[in-house]
Amino acid sequence: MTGQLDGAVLRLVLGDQLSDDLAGLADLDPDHDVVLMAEVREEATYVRHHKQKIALIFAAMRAFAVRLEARGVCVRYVRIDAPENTGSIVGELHRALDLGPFSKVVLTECGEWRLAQALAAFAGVASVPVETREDRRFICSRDRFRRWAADRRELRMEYFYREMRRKTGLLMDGPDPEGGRWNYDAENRRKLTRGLRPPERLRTLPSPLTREAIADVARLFPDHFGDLEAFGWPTTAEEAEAVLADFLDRILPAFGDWQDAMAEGEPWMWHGLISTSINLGLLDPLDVCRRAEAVYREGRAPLNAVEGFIRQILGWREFMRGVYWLKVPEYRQRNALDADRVLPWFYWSGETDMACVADVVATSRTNAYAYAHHIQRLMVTGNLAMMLGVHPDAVDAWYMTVYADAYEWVEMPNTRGMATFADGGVVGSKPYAASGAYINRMSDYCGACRYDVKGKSGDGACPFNRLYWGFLERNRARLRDNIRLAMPYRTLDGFGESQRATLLAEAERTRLSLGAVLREEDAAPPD
Ligand code: FAD
Ligand code: DLZ
Ligand code: SF4
Repeated sequence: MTGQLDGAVLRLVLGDQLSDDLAGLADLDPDHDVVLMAEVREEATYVRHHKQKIALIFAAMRAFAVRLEARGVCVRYVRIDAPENTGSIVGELHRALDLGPFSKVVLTECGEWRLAQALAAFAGVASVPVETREDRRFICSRDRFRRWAADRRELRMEYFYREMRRKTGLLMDGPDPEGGRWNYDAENRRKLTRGLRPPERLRTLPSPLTREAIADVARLFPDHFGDLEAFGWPTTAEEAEAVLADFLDRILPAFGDWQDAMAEGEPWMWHGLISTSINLGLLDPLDVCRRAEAVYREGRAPLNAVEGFIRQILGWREFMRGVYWLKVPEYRQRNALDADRVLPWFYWSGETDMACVADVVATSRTNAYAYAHHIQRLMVTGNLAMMLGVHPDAVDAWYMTVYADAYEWVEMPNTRGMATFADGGVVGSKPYAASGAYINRMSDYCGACRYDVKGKSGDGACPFNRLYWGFLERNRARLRDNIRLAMPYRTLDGFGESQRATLLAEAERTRLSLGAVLREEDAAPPD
């Protein structure tokens, strides 16, 4: 073995780097090089990921190793239960280097700052040179985003997105946006028509390899969150392609109309169900956008649907990744609204009378799938966590735990930025705080809820309403000068001082009654 490895390159492929054209595999010599893939406890437990997320990653890694081996590549694959497994990526890199005289290690930029730090430290002490390559699977490199951000006072997705449209030529008509407008969001806010239900969706039947990974996770991570029974995520490029093709063919045409709509017991609506696959590398984001554009050009889907869908990937996904790498590690500490409460238990158990929250968190269906669509994450659980004043660390831990597509580089700018304004306005120009009226407008939740969505105060009134004005009052000093909040603050000012104090007290009672008490560590230390 040692002789065979003389001068060979050791190439690391992480669990979310499962792409045939990964930069780190570009000049792979199948007769000589070794690809290292390792299932490790450190990655599987740095948060208590949903069981489906771990099973998805292990199953997809195993399938990718088989795929490489079929090309004649030598893969050193370390299973999670291998007795000599060191438990960390860096430990496995060192152990692989001990196998023989490699000439160098090739890494591809990793997604999360935490692991990037560990890999940089490894590079500093490794016995051979370590080359780290740019992750070209993103449409905008970290450097390009940094240059775009450099001379701007504010970072706004909309302007970044326009630049990405020009760069890629997606939905362009010469120098102009297709149809004359960059953004068709205003047409994408319909509430689900009564009687209309979303179409059945293609779920992926677990292969024997996936079933084995599911069994391993059930055995080795019994105390992690979530169920494995309804696992239906694609684990190979072919399975992911089938889900994408079905979406483009049957679902995309109505994506725009119902993009922001929610309905009880309907987790999928008209969404793509592709985030797990793009984040793992089973689908290429630019290719997905080009394919969606082709559907429009062929006249099979309207512009509002296709532009809305492409904006999520070319705009939001790339923007969030750019912001993350521009701002970490400091971004991980942001808490601009000084949120100081614990996350109420019902975020885990789903035991709440709030029909909207119960559906998003824990109706057996959504929880069973480790999925919620965007507007549920943003306007139900995110909006509530912000108005309750839940500490951003607890919010992040929850989002990282419950969703199969969660990675810090995309989760954190969405939670600290878009959903809770903990970043103080890097991602969004104002907090997305909303009362029950918004949820009532966009869903069918309120009809069956114990709370009255029209009620303003008292135990029977919708908690979102009871929290809304108090949230603004509590954050008056921080938010009053935000131009986009001028109107609600004018209304609040019109209430007069004593009514404002009442609203603040009502919100505080609501926070406590929902279990958003002060964090223990913030409580005054005993004398
Ligand atoms: P679709 O609605 O069909 O959208 C298509 C694709 O666009 C998605 O697959 C995704 O790749 C991309 N996209 C859409 N919205 C966003 C966004 N805001 N940021 C980045 N990409 C986006 N997405 C993750 O991939 N991982 C996360 O951990 C994650 N955490 C989130 C937390 C909060 C608080 C919020 C508000 C959003 C979060 N999102 C996250 C974004 C979004 O909710 C999911 O990408 C989407 O719900 C995935 O389902 P889909 O593939 O059906 O998406
Ligand atoms: C998320 C995850 C999990 C659960 N397990 C592994 C693993 O065992 N081995 C691995 O290489 N990657 C895993 N991952 C993905 C990594 O956490 C991910 O590559 C980093 O967080 C960077 O995005
Ligand atoms: Fe949610 Fe309030 Fe509507 Fe109940 S009344 S479903 S709590 S928005």
